[in-house]
Amino acid sequence: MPVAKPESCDSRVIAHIDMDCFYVQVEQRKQPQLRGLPTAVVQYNEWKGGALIAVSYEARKFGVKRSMRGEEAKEVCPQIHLVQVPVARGKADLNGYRNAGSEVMSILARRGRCERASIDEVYLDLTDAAETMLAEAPPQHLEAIDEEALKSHILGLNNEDGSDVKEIVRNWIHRCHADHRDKLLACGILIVAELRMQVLKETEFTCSAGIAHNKMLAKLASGMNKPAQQTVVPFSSVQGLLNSLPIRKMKQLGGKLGMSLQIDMGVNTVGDLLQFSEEKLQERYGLNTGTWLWNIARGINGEAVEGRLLPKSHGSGKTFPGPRALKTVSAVQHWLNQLCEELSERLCSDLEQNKRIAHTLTLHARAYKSSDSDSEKKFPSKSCPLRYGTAKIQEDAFNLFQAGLREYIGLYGVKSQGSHYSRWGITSLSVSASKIVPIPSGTCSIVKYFHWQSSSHFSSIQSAENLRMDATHLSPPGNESYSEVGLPEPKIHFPGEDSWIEDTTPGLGLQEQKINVWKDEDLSCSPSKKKVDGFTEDTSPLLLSGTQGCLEQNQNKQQREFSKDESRFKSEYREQKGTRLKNKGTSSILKFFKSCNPSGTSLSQEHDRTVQGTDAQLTNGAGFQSSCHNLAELNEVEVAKENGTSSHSYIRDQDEWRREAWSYNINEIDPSVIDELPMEIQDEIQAWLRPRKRPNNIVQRGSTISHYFSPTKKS
Ligand code: DCP
Repeated sequence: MPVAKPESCDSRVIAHIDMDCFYVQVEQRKQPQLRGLPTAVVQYNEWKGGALIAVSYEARKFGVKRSMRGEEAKEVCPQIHLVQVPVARGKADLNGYRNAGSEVMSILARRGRCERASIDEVYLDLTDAAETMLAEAPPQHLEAIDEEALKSHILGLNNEDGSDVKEIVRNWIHRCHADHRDKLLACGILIVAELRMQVLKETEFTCSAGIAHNKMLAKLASGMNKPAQQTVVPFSSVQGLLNSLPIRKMKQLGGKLGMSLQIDMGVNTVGDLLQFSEEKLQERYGLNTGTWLWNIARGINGEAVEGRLLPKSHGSGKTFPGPRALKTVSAVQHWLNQLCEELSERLCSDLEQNKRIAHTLTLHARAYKSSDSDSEKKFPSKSCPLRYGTAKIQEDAFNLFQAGLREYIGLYGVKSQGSHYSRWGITSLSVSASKIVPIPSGTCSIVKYFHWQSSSHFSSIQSAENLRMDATHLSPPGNESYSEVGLPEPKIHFPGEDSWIEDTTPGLGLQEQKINVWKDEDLSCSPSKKKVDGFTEDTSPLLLSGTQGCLEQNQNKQQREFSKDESRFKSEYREQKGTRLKNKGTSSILKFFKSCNPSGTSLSQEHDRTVQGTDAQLTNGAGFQSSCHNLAELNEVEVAKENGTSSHSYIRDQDEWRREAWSYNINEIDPSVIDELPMEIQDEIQAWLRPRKRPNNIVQRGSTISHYFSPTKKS
């Protein structure tokens, strides 16, 4: 549930920067000959040419959409270049994209507090920079204004009479009688334009930006004019923007809450919320959410830009849809080993570069059981304290999996009637490392840390008990991700592991991704401050005071273990370091400018196609929940819809929303990747994943997600 944050004054300058067709740009930088050409990045799986995950703007003009597979994209745009995501350990390797995102972020962070919101999105608080500019070099006195700034879109400024848009923008920036807020935004326009040019110069990537007085409005604005453009929301235009904004487009309203607002309250646009008093909204949705809703209807959002450049957690996941579901424990162990190896590599890298350690290991899985009335039961997520070293992470993750499986299939349900075994399949697996905190400086070397890790406290003999105890401590109430670990003791044998379940979902392609997860966690807290869980209490004294205490116990035994661990760690670490990707842009900027004209002149056509596509995709997306079609079927539906008669005029008055929706089969969504994706995609996916309370009502009333992208449909 959204929580109302303290209201802030409206004189902040917040920018939301969003990279344009990000993965495509990263691939085009690697292969400059692809610049300016219709290009798409496809997933690792090659079924039907692989699922498209990023589409260049040139390809979008031909009607290529992210929901398509390669083959379909080739049909609508035969000259399209399909680039496969890099692959490592049999799965997509997103490190290159993450690193590219970090390059951009480090440039943006030069001018203000910077929060990395997803793999390609950043919030910037430019208030101080704008105030300084206003005091030292106010825009109204500037003679020359950068071209990029003059290309800004200022919401509410009208140029219908054909007047020179740049001149209008110049006048707006130059106004000396503007109120303080607009003057600050004028500074924001100049700063962001400069930053975007700097990003282009140093990384060769274009990005789009929204500039407003708060995060919510900046985020809304950044997607309005893409690619390579910036949009400003002056205070006076806020209400106009919100009045016609479909409620489900608002961050955090893509799921159940948005659905309830539509169905129960008849709220279709954010502006519709204005008719309700704060008390009424609180009565219906609780104090916090009620106030939050009341605020967003008025464009009020006090959320601060957190100074966070590093991920809050790391994760690695893979999905195994349809016939690829894992049906044996050994198959699961094989993949868990791959995922843990990757996770370990990223943890080592974080440790090396940022001197941070993660404290919690979590395993998530999705599974199904055949011939079982309880087949909807969720596979429980399990957590335990994280021990560094690939082998340890693999061992712990496997234990967590066994604990989860045991709970999932039921302790005595392994063998059901007679010789028939309960059959199961794992359709998605992921491991993540969270509770990442900095190592207090000067108090703990990496070697000491690993020395401690090899102490008897975490010996494998005791690990089961420790995992159980610590996971209990670590479990915040009501958070299923940290559910208690009931480890199998002794290990259970899974007689069903050789059984094979017929493919009930034929033809599904494999989707896979791995992630940096960005979650709400306070990175500023050091281990010594975190006394809430037993695990951290144990670690703090060691981290703070070196190797005293526990290390003195069982010294001989530990010393032997330590030597082994240390050398294993060092060699793993050397190996991982050696293979780490280093991306450096080398192509000439001039060349880039020549080949790619980001002015967006022919975007309106493309917009129409995108909007139409969005509707179709979202309809499909909404259908996943109950019907679980495969992608082929869904694509057919989509094509049929596109050839159909529905006309679309979705909020053209508010300029283009060219965000494409994700069309996924529910089994193909890897839970570990969701948090790293842009918020609107997260919202959509979460909405599909959550069980709907009243699916019948929704269908009857025409209130599927697509409905809100197609105002012409009758409700
Ligand atoms: N991505 C992904 N899986 C998804 C959605 C996105 O792997 N379901 C990746 C590919 C994108 C990147 O994340 O390049 C950023 O996603 P965006 O939604 O920001 O889309 P793009 O940057 O590709 O395009 P746009 O210019 O529309 O923002």
